[in-house]
Amino acid sequence: MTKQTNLQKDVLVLNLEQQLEEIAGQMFGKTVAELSDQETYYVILVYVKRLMEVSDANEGEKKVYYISAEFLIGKLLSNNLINLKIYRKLDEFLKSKGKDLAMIEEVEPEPSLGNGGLGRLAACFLDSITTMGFLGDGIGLNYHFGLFKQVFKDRLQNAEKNDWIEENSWLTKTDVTFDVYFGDQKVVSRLYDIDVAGYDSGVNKLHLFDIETVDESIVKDGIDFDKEDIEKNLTLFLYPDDSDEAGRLLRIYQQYFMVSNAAQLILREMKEKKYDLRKMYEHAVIQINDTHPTMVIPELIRILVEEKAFTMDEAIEVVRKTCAYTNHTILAEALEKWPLAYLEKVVPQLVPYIKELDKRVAKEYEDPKVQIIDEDDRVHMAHIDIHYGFSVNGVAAIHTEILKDSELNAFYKIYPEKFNNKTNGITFRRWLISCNRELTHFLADTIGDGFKKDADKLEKLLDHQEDQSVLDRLEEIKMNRKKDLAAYVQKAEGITLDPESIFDIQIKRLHEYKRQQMNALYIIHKYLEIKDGKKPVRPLTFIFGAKAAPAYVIAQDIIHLILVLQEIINNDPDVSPYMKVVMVENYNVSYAEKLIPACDISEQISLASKEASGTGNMKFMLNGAVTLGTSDGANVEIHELVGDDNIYIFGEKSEAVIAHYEKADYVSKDYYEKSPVIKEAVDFIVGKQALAVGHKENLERLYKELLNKDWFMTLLDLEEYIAVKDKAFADYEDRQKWKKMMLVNIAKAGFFSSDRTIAEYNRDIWKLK
Ligand code: B1H
Repeated sequence: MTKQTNLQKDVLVLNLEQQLEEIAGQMFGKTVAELSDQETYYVILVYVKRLMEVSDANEGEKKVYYISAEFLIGKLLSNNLINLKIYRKLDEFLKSKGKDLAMIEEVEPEPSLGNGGLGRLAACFLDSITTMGFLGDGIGLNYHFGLFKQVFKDRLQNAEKNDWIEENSWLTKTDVTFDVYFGDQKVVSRLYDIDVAGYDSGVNKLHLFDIETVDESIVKDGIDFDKEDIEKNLTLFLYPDDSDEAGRLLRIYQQYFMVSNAAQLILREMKEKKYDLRKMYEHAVIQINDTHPTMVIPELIRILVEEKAFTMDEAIEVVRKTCAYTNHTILAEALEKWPLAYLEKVVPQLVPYIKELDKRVAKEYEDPKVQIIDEDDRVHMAHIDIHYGFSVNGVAAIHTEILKDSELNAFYKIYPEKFNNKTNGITFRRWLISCNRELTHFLADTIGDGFKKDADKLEKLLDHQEDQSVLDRLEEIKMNRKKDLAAYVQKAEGITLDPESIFDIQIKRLHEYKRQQMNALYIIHKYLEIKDGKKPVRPLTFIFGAKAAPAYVIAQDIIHLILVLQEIINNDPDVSPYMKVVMVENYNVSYAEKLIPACDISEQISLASKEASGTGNMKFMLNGAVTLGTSDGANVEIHELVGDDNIYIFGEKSEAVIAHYEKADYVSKDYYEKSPVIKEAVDFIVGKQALAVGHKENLERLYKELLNKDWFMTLLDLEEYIAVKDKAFADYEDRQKWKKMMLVNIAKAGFFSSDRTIAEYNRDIWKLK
């Protein structure tokens, strides 16, 4: 059977040209040469789906189910071609027909089924799980609209709906459906699958559940819609605005819908394979990605008790041995605590089980910090995971230490054996091979292509530190990516960038803890310096990309400030030859794939202790950018790997920051008043020039926030940030030194391959063969 399907695949690859011509004929009545780029994309899509259909599925006696509310998969065409090892062959065929694969990749819509790092991590993990030959599927929701499309109007962010599902898409409709009950209300789900092809390996599946009654027409202007009508809106949007009660309830509906389907799917697979449910944990491990899928625990217990004749003790025991939890943040607002009343309204059938789980904890432990239901009748989802799962992991070394020492210390004291670290990783198939083909080819020519399967082999590059031709090529490739980006930005944003300037890039969700506002204050400072006649040796280009949650007011204000600076600076003839600012519109995975390879300086400037890991930092490093960052998240591990000479680290350490919070002794106004440089930059926000371009309301609100609250301590590190950033810009002029820094960063990036991360998950948590 296995041999036969492989043969089938080989034949399809061998007959690629004939296959494509055939599909083109059937779909459009044209030859490939006659197709538009759009049509060509659909033809290739059909062909690649066929190829994956006949590819060997990964096999094993035990399977990991990675349940996640987000899978930020991005465009899939290029990655699938690479993983199926047909990129080059297809590229050559298309060239012979006068077509450019890069242009065809552009027409693919991006599925933005995630907010940021957490969702992108889930997508990288599926790639690595599959590539490494493990049996493992993702389970999530088939949102019809992904994360909103960002449009700038009047220097403010507007949110528009972001559809991605076309008649021909990577989704395959299956005949799997389940009944899902919200109390007495029954809805029927439908499973859609996306095949996940590993690199030079088999396939797994991403299972996305949907309901057929969804009604896209209920979306009014922007992203507003009737939040009450579950049958019509359940899978309409990724994380609808939860600033009101209806939004929060909808989120619980989505979460329960996801886990009820997951539980039914898993139990169905157990049954199909005739596995003994009492030993479910020998065949299934469920990785709970943050707390969003937590209800899978009480739901499985409920089903085992009510339908499979387990006692409560037995059900709890089996489920505990099956479920593992990943924590991605210590930010209080992201740690889910649902009012019991909400759960009673949405999933009354789960409430007795949650109460039982709570009762058992209360009986054993007095500490109020570890209770599941608190005094205000709120259910702490993470506490369910920790008590009733067998593993708790953080996502970078420092993050896991903070969980153990402070955030979850009360739990760590009870269950030290459950805690473990799994430093995040990224798939090099997307973040090197696909997004930087020239660098990939150059690396393969220089050190052999072993790094494609074993990322640690990148270290071989260290042997070439004194090899001038290698250093020069790295510089040249970087310049080529900067030119590509400049051309794209010209088209997309109408802004002209100088590839000879230094590209300093901060791209990530907009959040005060990530401190885009600190970067903006640096830019103001630089602007004022240039106005004063102090010109930089080389022009500077500051690039931002960020979406702000629609309900997050200060984050919108920060975007506004950056867009105001963009306007003022780029149009000031005294200054624009020396610096430019651009905030790209609708930053997403596809944009990241263009920005990251073109970056010289990677901005990773979160307030220490707040960024659990970060994964953009790894992508930049891999593409030869040098990090300018705080000792936070995975920056700490990057620092250890590349050494002091190949990174720019600044700012207060996490212990000091945590101490500021504990003592409540950070007063931003003190920093403002002590430092003329800080004062001048902050005052600019509400100065004449800014107000002439921007909105008083937004700018004043931000100004006041910085002076009177500044919860994420922007001003704490500003002076040091300015000094270290200036040093980095100066060092850039020592081209020889800089090229070596680039080389060391690339060479040391192997550790951040998600293949390594997945190997560790498997070694310590999943234990698949
Ligand atoms: C991360 C989230 C997150 N941590 C709640 N937490 C969300 C929490 O919509 N929600 O409700 C959405 C996302 N995302 C990120 O995870 C961390 O901030 C990064 O530091 C980390 O690299 C990433 C992956 O572990």
